[in-house]
Amino acid sequence: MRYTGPATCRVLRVHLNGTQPNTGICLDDSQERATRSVGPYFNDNPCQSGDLHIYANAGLTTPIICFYGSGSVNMADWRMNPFQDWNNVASSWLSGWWSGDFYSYPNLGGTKQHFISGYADNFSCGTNRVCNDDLSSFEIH
Ligand SMILES: [Ca+2]
Ligand SMILES: [Ca+2]
Repeated sequence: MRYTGPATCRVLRVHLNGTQPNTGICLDDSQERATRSVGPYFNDNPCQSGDLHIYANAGLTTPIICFYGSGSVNMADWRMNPFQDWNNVASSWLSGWWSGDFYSYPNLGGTKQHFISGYADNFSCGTNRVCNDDLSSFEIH
């Protein structure tokens, strides 16, 4: 489901609804979460701390799109502004509570990189790793 909210959204939160369409809201006007002392789930943005966070820049820096629930996503279905969707722009990630697989092609194709909960990293090329600015889809399961 394509996001049809504000034209620019630096922090977008998406609920994966299994086999139903995914739904997103823009959190740009939300307050930072007060709970900032949860170890690896620490973050500095209005997403829930346990969400899967995908960042457009390395080192866990904004813009951010975050996800919760279970199901799959094509990054091109979500956009941060009228000119830029999320396909092939992800540079870092934080898994929060979630685990699943990142993919370099849409529809869960191409190179597959497994991720587990409680980790964060930059995307970079390698065996079973999705390159920087190449994430096109993923699945939480
Ligand atoms: Ca990037
Ligand atoms: Ca790609």
